[in-house]
Amino acid sequence: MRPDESQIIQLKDYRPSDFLIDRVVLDVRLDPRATRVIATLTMRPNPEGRADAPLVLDGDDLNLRAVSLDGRALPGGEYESGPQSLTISQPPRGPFTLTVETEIDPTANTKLMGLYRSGGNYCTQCEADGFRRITYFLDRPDVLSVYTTRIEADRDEAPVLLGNGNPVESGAIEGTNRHYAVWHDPHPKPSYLFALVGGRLGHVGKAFTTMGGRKVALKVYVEPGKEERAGYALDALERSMRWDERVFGREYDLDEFNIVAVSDFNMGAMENKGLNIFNDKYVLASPETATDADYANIEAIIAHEYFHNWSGNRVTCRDWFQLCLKEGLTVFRDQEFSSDERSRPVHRIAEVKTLRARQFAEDASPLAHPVRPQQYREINNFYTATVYEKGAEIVRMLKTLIGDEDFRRGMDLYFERCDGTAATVEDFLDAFATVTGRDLSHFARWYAQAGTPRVTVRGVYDATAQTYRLDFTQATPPTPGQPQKEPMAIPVRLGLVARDGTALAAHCERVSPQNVFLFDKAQDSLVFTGVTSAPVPSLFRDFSAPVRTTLELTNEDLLILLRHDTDAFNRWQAGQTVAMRLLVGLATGTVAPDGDFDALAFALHDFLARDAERDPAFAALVLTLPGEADVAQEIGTDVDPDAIHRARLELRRILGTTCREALHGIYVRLAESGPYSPDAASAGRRALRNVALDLLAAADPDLGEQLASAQFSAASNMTDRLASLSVLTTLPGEARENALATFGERYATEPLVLDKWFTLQAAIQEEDTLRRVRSLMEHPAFSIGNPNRVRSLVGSFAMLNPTQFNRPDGQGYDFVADMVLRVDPLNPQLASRLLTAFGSWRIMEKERRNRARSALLRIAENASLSRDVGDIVHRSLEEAQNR
Ligand code: B3K
Ligand code: ZN
Repeated sequence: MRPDESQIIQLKDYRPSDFLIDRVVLDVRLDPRATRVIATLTMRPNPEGRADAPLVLDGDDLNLRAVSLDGRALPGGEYESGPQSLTISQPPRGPFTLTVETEIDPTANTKLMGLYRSGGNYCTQCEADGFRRITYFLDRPDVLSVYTTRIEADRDEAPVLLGNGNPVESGAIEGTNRHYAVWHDPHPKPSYLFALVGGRLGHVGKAFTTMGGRKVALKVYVEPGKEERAGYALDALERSMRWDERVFGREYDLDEFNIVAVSDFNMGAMENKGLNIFNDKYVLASPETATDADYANIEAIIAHEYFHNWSGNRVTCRDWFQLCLKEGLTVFRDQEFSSDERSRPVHRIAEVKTLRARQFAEDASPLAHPVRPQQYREINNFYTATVYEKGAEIVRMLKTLIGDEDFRRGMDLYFERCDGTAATVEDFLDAFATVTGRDLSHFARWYAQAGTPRVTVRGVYDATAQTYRLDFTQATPPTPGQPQKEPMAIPVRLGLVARDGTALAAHCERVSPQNVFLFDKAQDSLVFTGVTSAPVPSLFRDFSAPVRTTLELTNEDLLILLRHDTDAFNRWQAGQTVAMRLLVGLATGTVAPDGDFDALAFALHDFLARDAERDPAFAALVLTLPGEADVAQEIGTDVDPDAIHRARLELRRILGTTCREALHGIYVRLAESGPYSPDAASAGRRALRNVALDLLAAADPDLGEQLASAQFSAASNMTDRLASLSVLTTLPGEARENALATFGERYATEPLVLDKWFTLQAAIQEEDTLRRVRSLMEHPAFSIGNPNRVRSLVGSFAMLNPTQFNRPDGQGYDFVADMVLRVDPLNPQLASRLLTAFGSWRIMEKERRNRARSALLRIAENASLSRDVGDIVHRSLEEAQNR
C-alpha cells in the first residue's frame, strides 16, 4: 500500500491563515461521557490572507451541536460540517463573532489527545493538533488569541478546576452539585498551548517573587496522598525560575504557575501556558520509589517546560516545520541549567551519550530527517531526537562560534524582536547575525541538511620545522531525499597535548583565542608552529560539534589523553574510543592483540587508583563501556547482536578481573552512610559504586551475586536497590528470581516502580525473555491503555534488548509488530513510537533483516493503520534508492 501523497504537507507551501481569531471565550461543561464546549470566537479576515477565502475550521472526532454567526443561528445551508471540519463558504469580510457548540466524550478518548480522562481526572493535551478535538478551530501555531476559559464540573468529581493564565472567579451553581471557575490568560497564544484540568488533586505550593517584584503562587498538583513526593519538583521549579532570570534575564509573567501530574500521558510533559501538565513519572519522587536518574530527569523536565514559557510560548513557532525553534533551543536551555546545577563535564558526557544513542542512530536510519524537515505526513512523528537533541547542538555550536557575550546579546534581541509572535528559524538566526555582523547562511545548513557528518583527521609532525599539521576532511552520508551533501560549518574546539601529558603551547592563527577552528570546507589543513615535541591532538573538546570522527590515533595516544587531557569530555572519549575498537574487534572476529586489552585494563586500573574517587560521577562514566547499540552502529552493516553481546560481556569480564581489587575497594569505601540525598555528589558516589558492582559481577558471578543480593536486601533507597536488582538480572538463577519476586510484591501498589521492574525483566538478554514479557502482560498492573506501562514493558523489550528483539527466528520482531497493531487503534502516537524500534533493521545481517522486513510489511499491509503508524512504516520500508 503506497501512502497517499496528497497527505504530505510541505514547508514551501506555507501561507498565512486567511482568518485570525483575536479572542476565544470557552465554556466547558465537564461530563464523563458528554462534555459540552461552547466556543465564542472573535474573528476577522487576516490582511495577509486571501481576500475571498472560505472559512475552514479544523476538527477531529467532533460532534457539532450548534453554530451561530454574530448571534444568529446558522441554518444548515450556510455551513458544512463533519467530524473533521466546519466550513463557512461565505463568511463576513469584516470582523465577526462565531459561536460553536460541540459535544465530546472524554472517557472514550484513548488517544490521549484533546480532552481525556486519566485516573478519574479530566485533562488535556493539545500539541500538536489536539485542540481540534475539543472544538472547531484554526488549529495552527500562527493563530494567536487571548483566551478566557470557564470550566464547570461536578463538585465531587472535580473539586479542582484549573485553566491557563490567572484565576478570575469561581463559585457554586445554585441548586446543583456543580461549580465553576473562570481563568483568563492575557498573553496571546496558539491553540496548542491551551489546557484545562478538573479533578480530585492534592498539591504542594510556595510563593515566588520574580526579579521584577511580581508575586507568583507556584503549585504542583498530584494524586491526593502523594503530595510529599511532589516536593522535589516544586524545588526544581523554583530553581529553574531563578536560573532563567539570572542566566537569560527571563521573568515569569502570570500570577500563578501550576503543574499537574497525570498518570496517562503520551510523552514527558507539556508546556501549556501557566498550566504545565506532566507525566507523573517526571513529578513524583521519594527516596524509596525514585532513582537518582529519576530525580535528574524531573529536574531537567520541570526546567524544560518552564523555560518554554519564553522559548515556545512568548515566542512561538510560525508552523510545525519550525518545531526545533522552540524544542532545540529549550533543550539547550535545560541542558545548561542542569550543567549549572550539577557537574558540567559529567552532564555534557550524558548529553552526548543520549545524542549518539538516539540521534546518530536516527540519522543512520530510514527515518533520518533534517532538524527542520521540509515535509511531513504526521507532525507528531517529528518530535524526534533530531529536532530536540540535534536542535540543541546547533544552538550550542552557535554559542561556541560567536562566544558567550554575543550569544546572550543575540538571545536578548531574539526575545525582544519576536515576543508575542510566531517566528521562524530565520528570525532566530537573524538576531545573532545582527548582533555579530556575521553572515550565518552557511551555518544555517545545519537546519536543512540531514545526516551525521563524518570528519576524518590526520596529524603530521615535522620535528625539524617544529610544526604540526592537521588535515581535516568531511563528508555526510546520503539520507532520505538528500543523496548529495554539502560541507557543513563545523566548530572544532581543540588543543595539543604533549606525550608527557603537559599542554603544548603551539600557535595557529586560524584557531581562535577560545581554541576554536571553524572547519567549513570539504577539506582543510591547520599548521601549528612552535611545536617542540610530537603532540597528541585533542579534538572536538567538549564535543564541540555533533559529528562522528575518525582519528588516526593509536590506542597508546588515546590512553595518554585518558590520563592527561585537561578536557574532561575528551578524557572520557579517549577511553570510550579504545573500548569501542576492542568491542568491534571482538564482535566482528578481527580480534585485537592481547596487549591492547591489557593496555586499556591497566589504564583504567591506574585511573581507579589515582582519580576515581576525586570525581565519582565522572569515574562511573569512564568505567562504563559503550552500549551494545552503540557498537552495532559503529559496525554499521551486517550486524550480529549476539556477537556484540558476547563481546561486551567479555570486555567487562577482562576489565573486572584486572581491576578486581581496586573495584572491590571502591565498593566497600563508597558504601552509603547517612540518609539519602539526591544531590549530584551523592548520586555520583552511588553511580561509581554500582558500576564497580557490575564489573565485579562480570568478573566473578558468584561474588557479584553475593554482593548484589546483600545490597538488594539492605538498600535504603531505590537507586541502590534497583542497581543491585539490575546486576542480578544478568545472573540467571534462583537468587535473581527471588529478588524479582520480592521486588514485585514490595511495590505491588506503586505503578511507577513496577515500570522499572517491567523494564529490567524485558531487558534480560536471554531466550526466555519473550515468554516472560508475554506473561508480564497479564500482570494486574499492566495496562495496554497506559503509555508508561506499554513503554516500560514492550518498549523496553524493543529498545533495550538487542539480542531478543532481534532474535534470529524473528519472533521478537513479530511480537513488537503485533503490539504495534494492537495499540494503534487505541493510541496511534504510542504505537508509532514503539514502531521506531525497527529503525536499525537495515544494519542487521541478512537473515534478521529479512525477518524484520516481513514484520514491517505485515504492518504496512494493514488497511486501517493510523496516519502515525502508516507514516513510520512506509518510511522504514522505503528502498534506499528512493531515499
Ligand atoms: N512540547 C511537548 C511535546 C508535545 C508532543 C506532541 N506530540 C513537550 C516538550 O517538548 O516540552
Ligand atoms: Zn519542549
